Amino acid sequence: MTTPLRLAALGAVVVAASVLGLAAPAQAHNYLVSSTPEQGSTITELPDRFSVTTNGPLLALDGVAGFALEVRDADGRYYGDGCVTVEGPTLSEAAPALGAAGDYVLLWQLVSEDGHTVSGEVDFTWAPAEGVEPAAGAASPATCGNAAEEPAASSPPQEVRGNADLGDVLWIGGAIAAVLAAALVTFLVVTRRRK
Ligand SMILES: [Cu+2]
Repeated sequence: MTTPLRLAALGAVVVAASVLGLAAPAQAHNYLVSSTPEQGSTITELPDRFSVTTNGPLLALDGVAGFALEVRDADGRYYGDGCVTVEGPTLSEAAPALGAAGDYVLLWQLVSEDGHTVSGEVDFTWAPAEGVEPAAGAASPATCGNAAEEPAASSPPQEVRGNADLGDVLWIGGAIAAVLAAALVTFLVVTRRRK
């Protein structure tokens, strides 16, 4: 008599388990083995390139899509042209001129050998010699080939982002409504069969 209910419950468990299984991280992600600058280091002059090197080859099938390096200072300003190179296990960019002395972070994102995207950050301190002219930086990270743009005073990108958030809310609301409707139908079918 309770077979339909049990089947429904079993189905729900199987679906939940497969979703969790897909979401669980695989073991084969590349991990960082070294970087320039090194984590926690203080640099007094710029190296030729900033880079991160992982334990294995990187997966650059489609050019450098999915790969990024961004350099950000403590005030949230970005440095560099966004143009990166992938070579074996190493992701790099020409070292950008940095701003005032202080704490910086090198944000990296790369595609593991297993096709998964991994990201992280390297903290370092910039302590240039006196007389080094600080670069201005930009309010947002540059995309290679396009200089980062300063947001206009009226800041239209904020409004675009607001619309996107509203769209997400509507989409999630719609998904929840669909799940509830499916549950109601299942409940009606099950109770009808039991009578
Ligand atoms: Cu993986």
